[in-house]
Amino acid sequence: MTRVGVRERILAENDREAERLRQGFEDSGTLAVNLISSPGSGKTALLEATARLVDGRLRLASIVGDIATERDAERLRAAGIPARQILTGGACHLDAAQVRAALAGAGFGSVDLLFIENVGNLVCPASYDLGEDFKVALLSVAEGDDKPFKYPAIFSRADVTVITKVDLLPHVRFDLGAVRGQLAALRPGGRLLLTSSRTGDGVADWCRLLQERLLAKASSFAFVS
Ligand SMILES: Nc1nc2c(ncn2[C@@H]2O[C@H](COP(=O)(O)OP(=O)(O)OP(=O)(O)O)[C@@H](O)[C@H]2O)c(=O)[nH]1
Ligand SMILES: [Mg+2]
Repeated sequence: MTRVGVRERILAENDREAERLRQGFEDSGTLAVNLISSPGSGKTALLEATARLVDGRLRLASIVGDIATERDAERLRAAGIPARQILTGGACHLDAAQVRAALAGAGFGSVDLLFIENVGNLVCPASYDLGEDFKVALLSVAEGDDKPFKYPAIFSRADVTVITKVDLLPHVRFDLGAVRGQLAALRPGGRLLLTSSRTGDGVADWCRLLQERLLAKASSFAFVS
């Protein structure tokens, strides 16, 4: 089999596994959110800030992928979010089978909102469906305002883009208008949020978006059952 053939087969298998996960999330009414960004953009920090704002009013849980260390799972647990770490041992993304196995071993019980923090990488995670309700792409202001057009796959597939670390805007060159223009071309109608996990700016907007999506999912769940 050619290299392209092998990759297509792997992605097709992943898609089947992802559909099973999606069905499971549908049955349980769990909203699953796949967070994707380059390393250090602030995925874990945003989840920590989310936990502070949610303050126990929702059943949160998280699956977190890294190449090595349990550090992020430890941070999330310390923030009050039950967390299961997946160590990929080198792979630059999570796949659906890893998420299924992690969920089976985690013992989370009933979950309203499951965060899947992907391995820090803007390229590989874009191709792997994890059965999520939607993908979120995070881009910190320190990374540069040219990234959506340079990494179009993820920014065109993410329903939501979060510009993180906006507290650093006075110190870096980052043209928000340029980013808006790229996102409008790549993902017309996509949502753009601005956050700082340090100051808390925008975290309530992010939580309102999660709440909207949760309510939409809960009502469609009620409608079909
Ligand atoms: N100034 C500032 N720093 C932030 C903010 N969010 C995160 N950081 C810092 O950025 C660094 C990386 O944050 P993480 O939350 O670990 O980023 P991550 O995307 O989870 O990183 P990986 O899991 O390694 O891909 C840490 O030193 C954070 O304290 C923010 O809003 N403002
Ligand atoms: Mg992290």
